[in-house]
Amino acid sequence: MTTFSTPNDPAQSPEIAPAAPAGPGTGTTDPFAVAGSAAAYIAEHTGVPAHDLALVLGSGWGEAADLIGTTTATLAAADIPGFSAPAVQGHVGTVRSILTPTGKRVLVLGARTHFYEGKGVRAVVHGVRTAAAAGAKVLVLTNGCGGLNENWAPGTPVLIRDHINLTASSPLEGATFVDLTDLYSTRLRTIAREVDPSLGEGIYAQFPGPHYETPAEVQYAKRIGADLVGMSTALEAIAARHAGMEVFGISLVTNLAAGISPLPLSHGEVLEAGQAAGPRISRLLADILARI
Ligand code: 8IG
Repeated sequence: MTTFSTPNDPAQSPEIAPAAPAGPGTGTTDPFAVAGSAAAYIAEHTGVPAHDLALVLGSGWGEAADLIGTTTATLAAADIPGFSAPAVQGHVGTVRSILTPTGKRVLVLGARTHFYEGKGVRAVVHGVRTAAAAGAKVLVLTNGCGGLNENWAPGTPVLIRDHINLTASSPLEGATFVDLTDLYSTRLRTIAREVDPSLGEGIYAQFPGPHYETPAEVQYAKRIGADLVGMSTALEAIAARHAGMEVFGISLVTNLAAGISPLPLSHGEVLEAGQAAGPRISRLLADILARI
């Protein structure tokens, strides 16, 4: 396994970084080179030289890959350069290659590294950079999140229209000025609404976590324009755009955010809402992917 040293530390930027120790198994710590090694490993071990699309499965979306097509290869994420074992119950540590009925190759990342794991932002976006290096032109990001809109009951899928990155961090290092206008593809959101016209849209705020927000922080998020609060996705979307991918994001509201509902939050509730919504969102995602 490759370890990533502190990202976003100016000392890590390529121009001024001191000679970094070589990462085990990869011979480098350059994040794009590690992603290239991971993509080469995936190509070799799946027998698929290039994937068309990538899908990241978040809380509650675990079964969503099953309806997309035929799984042709399953790899343990921990065996792929730069990946590590998942830290959260309900997150599957596998990378799968799926062949869709229309002949598309989908790389399914069941393992996500969260910002709160403290492994650094490079580790958080490694899967996305690997997907790009594996050829994926479209990235589908899914997550479980808290909802700020009382009309979105737990189990409601919501399209991400835009995000607010509250991690005070970026996956990009150095003078890398990337335009994030229309980060969450209008084209892909339109396709999703053709599949299910009842889908709502919202602004996703990524908090660092791992604690949930206080009710006051939820009110703050609401005032700055957020509809959804979570602990993933925004940093990955930024890395994906930097890598030239078209991004589609969809959240499963698994709980009302703190203070929106009178009930306290629990990870058990999150898993339950995901399980209950499973069949509907699996079908939805498969139908959307079939049209991309
Ligand atoms: I699932 O209410 C899930 N993830 N930050 N807040 C934050 N992340 C979450 C929440 C939530 N629910």
